[in-house]
Amino acid sequence: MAIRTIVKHPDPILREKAKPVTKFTPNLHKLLDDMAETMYDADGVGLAAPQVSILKRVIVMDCGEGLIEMVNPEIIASEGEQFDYPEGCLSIPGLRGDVRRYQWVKLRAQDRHGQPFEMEAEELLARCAQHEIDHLDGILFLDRAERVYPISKDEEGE
Ligand code: GNR
Ligand code: NI
Repeated sequence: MAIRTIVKHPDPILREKAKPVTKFTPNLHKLLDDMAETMYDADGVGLAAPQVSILKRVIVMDCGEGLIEMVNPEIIASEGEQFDYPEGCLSIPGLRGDVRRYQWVKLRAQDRHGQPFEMEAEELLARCAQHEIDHLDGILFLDRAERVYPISKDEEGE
């Protein structure tokens, strides 16, 4: 496994639309392994492939309940509203934003072998999934935030 470089805003790659994965090869498995290692190394709760310069529809997340890998993820149902949560992004260091997100989402994706599965998510995991899927479409929290502000002194170095 290897830690990959996380690209930073305003790198134009973050604005491109990622392509669906069609081949479930060792190359994809290596990407997923590297993305997990990169996410944990950076203390993030999620990471999308475009953040490591790969324009494929691949995300990883861990909001405290273990690693979740999703290939070609889609939101197939959503409910409720959640807002004013300080959202951050590993590609936008130093800034936070208040973003309105769905409180609950149902996701459909494929695993690393191409096997389809569905999953429900709420709270932080729902927020994270929406944030990561946005990355696959070239959307950043800056585009959706009602308010963007610098990270507070207390949080720095945490
Ligand atoms: O680490 C991250 N924390 C986070 C907090 C609130 C909402 C979304 C996130 S995702 C972010 C990691 C990241 O940039 N993923 O793309
Ligand atoms: Ni992000």
